[in-house]
Amino acid sequence: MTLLINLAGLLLMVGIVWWFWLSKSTTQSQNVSDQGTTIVVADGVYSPATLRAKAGETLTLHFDRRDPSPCAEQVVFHGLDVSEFLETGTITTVTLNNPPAGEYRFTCQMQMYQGRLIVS
Ligand SMILES: [Cu+2]
Repeated sequence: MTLLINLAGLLLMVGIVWWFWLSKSTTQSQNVSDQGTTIVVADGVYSPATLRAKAGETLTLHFDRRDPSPCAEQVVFHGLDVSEFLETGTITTVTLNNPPAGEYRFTCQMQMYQGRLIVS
């Protein structure tokens, strides 16, 4: 019986490790198109978590928040002075006006959710 509990605990730990490291590292990058790009906010990750865009363009980002926890309620673009509250069950559009070339992090207010915007 004890062995079974230990085994269950071990499996749980493996699951947590997989969830926090491996599942995040495999998220792909996506080019931000003129039509706008949808970013799903769920399970502690932005999908896609890496966005690429060309300098000199206005970027339209549609945030689809599916995580009801308060952790996910705000998105902050560091270095661009942009932040927005996201509501669940609806799409919140964030417009970035011609961000200069560079790499910007976007996170929730507690920085649990992590994303990158690469403008070049
Ligand atoms: Cu958070």
